[in-house]
Amino acid sequence: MNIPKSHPRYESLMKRERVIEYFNKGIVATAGLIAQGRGEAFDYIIGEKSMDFSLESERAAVALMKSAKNPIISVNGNATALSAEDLAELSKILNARIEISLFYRTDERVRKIADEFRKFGIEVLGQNPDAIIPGIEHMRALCSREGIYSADVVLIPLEDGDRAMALKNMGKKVISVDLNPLSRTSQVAYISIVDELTRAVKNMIVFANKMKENEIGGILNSYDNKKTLSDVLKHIKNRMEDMSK
Ligand code: PTJ
Repeated sequence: MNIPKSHPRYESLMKRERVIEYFNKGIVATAGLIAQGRGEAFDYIIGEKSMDFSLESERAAVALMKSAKNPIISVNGNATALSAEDLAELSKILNARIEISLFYRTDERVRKIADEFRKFGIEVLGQNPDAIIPGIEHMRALCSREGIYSADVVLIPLEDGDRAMALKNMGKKVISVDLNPLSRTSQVAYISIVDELTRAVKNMIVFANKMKENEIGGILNSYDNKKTLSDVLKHIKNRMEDMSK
């Protein structure tokens, strides 16, 4: 579909088209289309831009990943469709490997997603899982021993709440990217990034390139995730109040 650049919601519509294109390629799951719609609705309510609370959590997430021993970036169909190239760049800057983790796992989708990241010079983990995340019964329990299983920090864009909780129960520090501040994933994460994924990853690349080693401790000490989640809800409430005047 041809969307004119002058359309006030051009960026959002282009992302929607991209998710549809990757659905047609067999990378995004059918439920991924629904997930995209849910994300769009929250983004509309938040204001379709990275807010201060988003930037603060993205900065803290970069600091946490830089300080980690084995940071891993988990990817599913939607994350691949929307941000494969930028996630590949972030992975290289942060020295964090990328692992495929799918809710609706099929060998074909795994192969297609791995091919997509190979275009950007990344050989992803999770193609031949050799470990299980305890406490999950669906396909997302499958993981790689050298990746998610042994990771100390895991970045999980567009994750389901069960696995976020299971990773937390394994003692991992979980960083979520989810536009819904009320989702179980956002609520259980160590750092909850409430921002649209493509914007979040681009911001994280900027922070990762700029951040100096001696800044990491201070950033982590001053970050308060409870405050982030509270700031998101206050922002939504204030925005609704302003718009209803
Ligand atoms: O590729 P698979 O098989 O692993 O399946 C992936 C989906 C996304 C289908 C699966 O993980 C799923 O069902 O996720 P949920 O439970 O729908 O959660 C997705 C969350 O991501 C929702 O809270 C959305 O609001 C949020 N979301 C959707 N698009 C974006 C987003 N958050 C940030 N950026 C987005 N672009």
